[in-house]
Amino acid sequence: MRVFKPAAIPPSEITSRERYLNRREVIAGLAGTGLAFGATTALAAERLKFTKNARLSTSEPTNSYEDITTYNNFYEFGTGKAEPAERAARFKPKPWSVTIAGEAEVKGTFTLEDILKPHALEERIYRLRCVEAWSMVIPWVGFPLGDLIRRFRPTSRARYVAFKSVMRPDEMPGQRFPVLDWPYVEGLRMDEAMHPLTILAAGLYGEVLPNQNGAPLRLVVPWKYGFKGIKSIVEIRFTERVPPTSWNISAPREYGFYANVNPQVDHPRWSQAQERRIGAGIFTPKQPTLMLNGYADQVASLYAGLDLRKNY
Ligand SMILES: Nc1nc2c(c(=O)[nH]1)N[C@H]1C(S)=C(S)[C@@H](COP(=O)(O)O)O[C@H]1N2
Ligand SMILES: [Mo]
Repeated sequence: MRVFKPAAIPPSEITSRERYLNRREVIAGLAGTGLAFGATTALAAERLKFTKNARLSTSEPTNSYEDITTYNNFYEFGTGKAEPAERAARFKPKPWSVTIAGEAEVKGTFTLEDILKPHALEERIYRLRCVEAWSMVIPWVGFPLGDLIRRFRPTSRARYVAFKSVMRPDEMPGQRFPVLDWPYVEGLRMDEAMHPLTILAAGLYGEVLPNQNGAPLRLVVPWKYGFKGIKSIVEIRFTERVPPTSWNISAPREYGFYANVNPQVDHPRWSQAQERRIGAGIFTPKQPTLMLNGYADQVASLYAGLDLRKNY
């Protein structure tokens, strides 16, 4: 059983990752080439340069590297929580390019390097609350999406930002099945996209994103349910109209465009009042879910006058 030690472990990402890798190497030695390959690629992960943003980080203990990288939703690799880690090794996040399109003065297709170059990376430790009522604390490495948006000068008609994930059924076995309407798409209102808490992440625990966490570039919006955090982004489009979003297309009664974390508005099939912190151990009680995932002071004003029961 995994034991969560809130006070005992200082938030030392390197220690956590080394402990995980040592265990992986032992497992690999026992199990043979398949896992040995996994351990080798993990060891080869590239370290990023970044500063720590303590002001915008939670002081809660971070989840382990193992929890964050082996318990995932990434339906392109299967619907099981272990499947992304097991099946994403063959995915190629390099080379990568991102197309900027729609209502903007600057548009085109840019290499990942060109997208990242002007931005200083920061580590931000954010809570991630999944719509399925579990949560984690993740040390992302990224930069404000708003800084990227400004570079491309959206026109006055741009009211929303639409995101698209990569479509690669050869590398993503889940895309061979119509579980969702592929490719995965998401969207934000322009003011949500420009909010300083909204980031594009290129890494976690100080290293480039593992494939299963959305390599090489993914969205993180900490006050919204996890499914808004679209992974492996290939297109960012500025639009006049509300863009379609994958989970809303799939089950509109259950998943709205906003998807703000709200303990007072239940999912039609379960309560959103509490959450299970991954890694906390089976004897740890569920914890209350916080309004806007604990970021209400910073973002509640974005929704003044909006009926959050209708706009779920
Ligand atoms: N393209 C794509 N992005 C996705 C998903 C997905 O299935 N496909 N799952 C979402 C869901 S439901 C969650 S909770 C988060 C999980 O992010 P993590 O694996 O980094 O914890 O990714 C989101 N982004
Ligand atoms: Mo999720």
